[in-house]
Amino acid sequence: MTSAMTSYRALHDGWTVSGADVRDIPAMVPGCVHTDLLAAGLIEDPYLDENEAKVAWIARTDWVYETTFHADPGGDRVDLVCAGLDTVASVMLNDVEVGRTANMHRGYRFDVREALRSGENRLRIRFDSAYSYAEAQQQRLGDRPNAYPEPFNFIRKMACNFGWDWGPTLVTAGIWQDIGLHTWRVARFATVVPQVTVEDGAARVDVRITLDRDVEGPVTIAAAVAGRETIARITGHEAVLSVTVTDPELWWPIGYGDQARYDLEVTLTDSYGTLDVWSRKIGLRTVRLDTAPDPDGSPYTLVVNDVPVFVRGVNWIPDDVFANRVTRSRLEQRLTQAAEANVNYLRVWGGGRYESEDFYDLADAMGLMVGQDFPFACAAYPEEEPFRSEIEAEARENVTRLSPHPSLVVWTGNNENIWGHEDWGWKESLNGQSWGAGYYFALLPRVVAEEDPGRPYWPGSPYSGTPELHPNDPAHGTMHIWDVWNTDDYTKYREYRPRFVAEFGYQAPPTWATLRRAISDDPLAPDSPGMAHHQKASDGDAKLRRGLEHHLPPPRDFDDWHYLTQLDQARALSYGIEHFRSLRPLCMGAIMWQLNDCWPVTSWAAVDGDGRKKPLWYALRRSFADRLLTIQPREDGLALVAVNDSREPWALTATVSRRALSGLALDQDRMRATVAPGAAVTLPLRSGVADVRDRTAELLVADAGDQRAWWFFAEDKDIAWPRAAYDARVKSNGDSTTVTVTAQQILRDLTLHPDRLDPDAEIDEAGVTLLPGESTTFTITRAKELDPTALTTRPVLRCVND
Ligand code: BMA
Repeated sequence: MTSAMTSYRALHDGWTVSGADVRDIPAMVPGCVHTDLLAAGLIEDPYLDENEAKVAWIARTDWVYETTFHADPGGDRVDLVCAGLDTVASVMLNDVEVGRTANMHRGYRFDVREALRSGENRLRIRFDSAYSYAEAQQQRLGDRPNAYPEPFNFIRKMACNFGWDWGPTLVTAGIWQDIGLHTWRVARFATVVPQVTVEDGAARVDVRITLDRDVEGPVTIAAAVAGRETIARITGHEAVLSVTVTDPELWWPIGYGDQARYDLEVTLTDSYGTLDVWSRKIGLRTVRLDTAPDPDGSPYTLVVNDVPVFVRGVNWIPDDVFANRVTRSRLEQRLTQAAEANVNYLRVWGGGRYESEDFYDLADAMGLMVGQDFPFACAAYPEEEPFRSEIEAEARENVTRLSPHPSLVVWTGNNENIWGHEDWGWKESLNGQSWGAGYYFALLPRVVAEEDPGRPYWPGSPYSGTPELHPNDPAHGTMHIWDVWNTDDYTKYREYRPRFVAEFGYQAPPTWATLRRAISDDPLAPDSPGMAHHQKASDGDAKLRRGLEHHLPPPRDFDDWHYLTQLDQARALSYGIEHFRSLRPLCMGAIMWQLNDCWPVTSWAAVDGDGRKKPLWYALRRSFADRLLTIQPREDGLALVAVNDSREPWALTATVSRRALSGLALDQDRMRATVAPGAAVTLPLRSGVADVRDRTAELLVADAGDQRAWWFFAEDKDIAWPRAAYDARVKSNGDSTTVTVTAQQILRDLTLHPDRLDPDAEIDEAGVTLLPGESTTFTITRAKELDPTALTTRPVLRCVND
């Protein structure tokens, strides 16, 4: 018989927090001071209207968290384990300081045997203002360039907590991760890293182990996978145990196969019994980056189990400013929204955090690949102490923590710092000071090579593969495309022939229900106070206006503005994605900016801060579908491009017709092709079909099975639209309501916004264009009884020509 000689006890209860003139209010652990103050009714919700500004004092205050607990220590080792403290803290047990911390991205373990008492114990954690610490470091080391006027590069705390061009400045403090007492004896697992290689039909799992010991002496380690076990008896602190799985079921990304996972269990024993147990689900798969130079430059192609994968990605930001609100079920909902939009990849952006176990476990289970940035973004980061040591410690901890997850396919050094150093005038203002190069080019790749050698590392997003090249060179590695949003227009996407786009995006306001929950302006206008406060991008409103002016009829009122800006966002992303996918295999990835939001805001997100899908989400689902039919301009005219990202060949017969806006066919062509899995086929259009007579009154439509592509020869604002005319039928079927719309005239980008009538209402489709005579049925779920007239008229039912 073996008995467990290790035990863990969470310390989540009885906490209070005090600071400024706030005394001993109940505190949630894990949690943060903002949500505690909110729960105590001491502040207004900072997500609503302009409340954010009223709570700025919280970040300038020192906070003390306190609890008491009962203990009955024996002779065993007892550690206080803090999985995450935010951020600059001193930890006192019974008035003895047991540790100090200054990095939210790592965990701490303090041996508390000396301070722990039998009976009642008092645990006190004092958090210094993050600003006081960061500003002191900034003064001491000298300021460094930063895209934002906040000192986040002088503290190891998630950058976007200090505000971003989509996020509020709400600088948190608190016990943001689990905290508890770990009692153990002799030895425990400090790190366990399973490293998988697959060769000749067999998978080998090398389990690399380091031990933390209280007592030296022989111990036995056993590692078991799929009924195979390897045992080693060791006296030191390190071991590697290899287990071979013959005929393994591989883990595949979504769309490429199953997400097979195996239980890996590692146990540590001595002659008295079990000392520690570590178990995880792992996946057997290989991953590499193909970056070998070719005649077009150098690619950035992700290869999983020897299959090149086109990355249909979204950028991921923290799903809430307050991390404690990001529950597993919320992550599950958000990742499901990604998968249902035909996304296969999430890039965890470097202004946030190393994502959680729940996040990665869900990604493993769903087959969503993940690229994890190290948390550095848009600023020069000092390499002086204490930062260098903190960063090495956090990197080692997180690389080992996340290494078991098959979904994690690449580590990336930072977000835009190499680019910033090159192009944003940093070199001059740095004057020879460090800026982070030592992290991205030396420290981090060394940590990954040492701790997680099976996984690729890329120095930055964007990065071109070598320091000699401009980091944002389209022909090499990864690039970000931001001129489209900042200065140009989305039609500029087609001027790029990128190998891999790791960021590109376009803004729009959140859904109506979200906007209305958060902003009470009356009347609402793009620049009314609440709207302006929930638009953090520099010149955001003007940029949205510029986008509309290029493409769409001028908005007559706020309802028009809301519908049209959302439509413009959806169009911009479809335009970019379809272009990038049509370039396959030259281009092998498109990661749109950004899937989610962290509060209600006008932003680049597809899913807004309340979790509602913007029209962009539906556009992503279409543009990221396995089978994509798109009409693209090529050197000698228009072409139909069919992209097949499925595992089956696609035999298609397409009918392409040029039509008047009345629907009348003016010319027609039929084309056939078979598109192999993982290929794109370009079919030039015969001149009769493509030769337009009146650009403002004709269009192309291509149909192949259930795939359809449109081509308009002019911008919507210049098209001679007939006035929208349709029949609409509303049917209530208990749980859902359907709205069937039959077009009497062409209806361009028909979109239903039932959340205007009931915030809970969800819709299954958006942005449908119908020719006269055609119909579509929208299905609304989760809603209460909705008024049929409201449901079938403006501003709930919209199209461009209404
Ligand atoms: C890039 C991102 C983010 C930012 C986005 C939109 O810079 O990496 O920092 O939010 O563009 O401006």
